[in-house]
Amino acid sequence: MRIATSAIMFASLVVSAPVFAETHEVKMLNRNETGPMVYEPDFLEIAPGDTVKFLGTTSGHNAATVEGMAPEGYEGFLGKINEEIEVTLDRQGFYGVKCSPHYGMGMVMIIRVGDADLPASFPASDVPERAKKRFDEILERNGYGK
Ligand SMILES: [Cu+2]
Repeated sequence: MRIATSAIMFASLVVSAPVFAETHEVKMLNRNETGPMVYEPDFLEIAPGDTVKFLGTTSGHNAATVEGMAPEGYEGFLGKINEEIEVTLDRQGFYGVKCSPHYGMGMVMIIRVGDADLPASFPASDVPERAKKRFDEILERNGYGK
């Protein structure tokens, strides 16, 4: 009887897996070995319910969703300059993230949540040239090249 009770308790722990949701940290940097104006890492694969925290490792940056590059119905996020925001992402899909002042310089990153396929409209057609180039490069490097 005691064994049966433990088995049930163990099963309920497994079902409540979101308790183990993780927080992933992303540095916002003026430069790293790959070039200027970068998120590090610039690609994350996380589970639904995980949190991403953007660290103001060097000043002058923020993190915001790119319009048209988030799952349908997701309202997006917009951090202020130097603000260390934490965003919890529940919806499966691909999220494009940009630094507002350095978007034109290609300061972007991608977050894949859950077991999502790359949307055909990714990256969006209206992103600045250098941002598009970096989005393409990130996708290519992580096995999502077209
Ligand atoms: Cu920036």
